[in-house]
Amino acid sequence: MPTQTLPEVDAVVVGAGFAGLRTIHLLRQLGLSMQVFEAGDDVGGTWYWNRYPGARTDTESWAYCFSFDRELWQRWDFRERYTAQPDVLEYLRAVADKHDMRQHIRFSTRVDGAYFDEATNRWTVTTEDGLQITSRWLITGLGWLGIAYKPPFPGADSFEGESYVTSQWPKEPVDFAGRRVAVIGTGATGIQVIQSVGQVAEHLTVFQRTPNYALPGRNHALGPEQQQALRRDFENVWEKTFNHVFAFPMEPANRLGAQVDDAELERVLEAGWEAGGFHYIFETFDDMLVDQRVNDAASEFVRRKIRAIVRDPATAELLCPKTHPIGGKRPPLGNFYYETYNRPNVTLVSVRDDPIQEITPTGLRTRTAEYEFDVIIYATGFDAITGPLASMNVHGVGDRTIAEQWAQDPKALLGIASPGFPNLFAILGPQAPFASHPPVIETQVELIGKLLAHAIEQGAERVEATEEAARAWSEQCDTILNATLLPQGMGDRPWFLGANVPGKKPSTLCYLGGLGSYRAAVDKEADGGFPGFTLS
Ligand code: N01
Repeated sequence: MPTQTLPEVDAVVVGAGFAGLRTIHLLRQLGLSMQVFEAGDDVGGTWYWNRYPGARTDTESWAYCFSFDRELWQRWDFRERYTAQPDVLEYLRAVADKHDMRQHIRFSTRVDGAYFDEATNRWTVTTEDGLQITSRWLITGLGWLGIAYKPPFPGADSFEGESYVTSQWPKEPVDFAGRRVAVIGTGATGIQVIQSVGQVAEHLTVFQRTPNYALPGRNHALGPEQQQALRRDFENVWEKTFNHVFAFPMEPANRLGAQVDDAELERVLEAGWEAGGFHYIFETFDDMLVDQRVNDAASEFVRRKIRAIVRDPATAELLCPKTHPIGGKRPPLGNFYYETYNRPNVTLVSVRDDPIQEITPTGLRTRTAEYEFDVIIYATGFDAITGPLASMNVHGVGDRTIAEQWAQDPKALLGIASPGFPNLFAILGPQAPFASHPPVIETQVELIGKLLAHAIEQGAERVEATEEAARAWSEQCDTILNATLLPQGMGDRPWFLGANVPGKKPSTLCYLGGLGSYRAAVDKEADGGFPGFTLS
């Protein structure tokens, strides 16, 4: 039962990370009233919760921010090539404060239900602490990675040491000095944690099920001259970013590996490896993710680097990915990741053929061995993409929940709108572009803005994606995925295909056509008067 009913607003927004803040700006421009709910006690979203040691972006800092506020961008202190988590939070706080956004946000308030009323075409949203509010529009900015996946190991509660889930990290620093630490998981998160904790723990044991192609990030501080040059380059940076396949501030390689010989492949891959970060994939060969020979060469190149860096040959071999192509799982960025295994206090344990059986009061047990720890860190991923909204108890037409619908058929037109859920726009819903999130978010919020303006102009009270248009978008996502080599990674459980959570139906949960093509599809939809939506 609600304990308090808030006055009706035009739009309820859930989340105050990049998506929620950008939406506040949009709704202000449209002159719409709003109520924003945020579970955390500050802005930041993903960057509020993921405060584990070593957390930082792996997109260049000057494109991991908003383009809409040019003034803030041009005076912002981009300290490093990749922004550390506290600095991303600082940026988002600055955006919220500069634009006086906090007045719209109720912090420490978790939404626990949303119900569409077909008679009034309005949503009623409820919160865990007993608030209720009605609105015409419901816009969610929950991100792709808001629901942690923690494997249900028997005995997890019996552990007498400290245990942490990376995406629920405490605000107080955790001291690892003099302690025996376990990290479970070697995705992008695990790799960042391992590099940091390995430097301070008495001993770190890494439990790896699937090795990844960790690319060297080559992070560095940005000097005043680099910052000045950047500030003069606003248009160019964002032009490149919004047109780049993965929304990175890079040019396409304009080179096909299929057209060069093995020696040239090697030369260009070496240059990409030296440039660091995703330059290895996106500034080397434009066909790396679609051409088997090029991908094989790029994968083998990384394996050779691992064998050259890691001194113990057995450990190096365990770190070499051999069961999926590069790109078949999302490659993480490391800064001295492989070098970490040369430290005497760091041990790698493969649990691929010897899985973790249970957590014990003193540590954990695999099928063949038992280990003792003071601290266990779970870097075991997320119920990604569909998980956050499916967990919010959203009831659409006919009282069908979005969790039920997406368990069977996780499709959303242009990655924002699912048939059966009118007036609900999910920023970063399923089948949104798989690309660096802030530019995708800005694109999707602009799309929602055009759609809302169109609906208001038409006097429409109900806006719903048609089944046909959502189906066609979903099929396009399938077609693009199947034109790449990425499905070869399915056996290694990529989260972006919904394959990492036991019991979840794997499917094409993202659009891989690139941000530039996505923006063209958005423009076509808007310029055509939104034919994929029914307005009434
Ligand atoms: O999650 P993951 P993540 N026993 O799903 C392992 C973004 N991100 O949080 O691969 C043993 O990739 C699992 O093993 P396997 C980025 O988009 C961005 O690391 O399934 N291990 C895997 O190793 C990224 O891709 C940034 O065999 C188990 C790990 O847990 C996304 O978040 C930083 C297990 C989960 O890896 C997700 O990355 C961090 C089990 N029972 C994250 N169950 C930046 O921008 C799971 N695992 C820098």
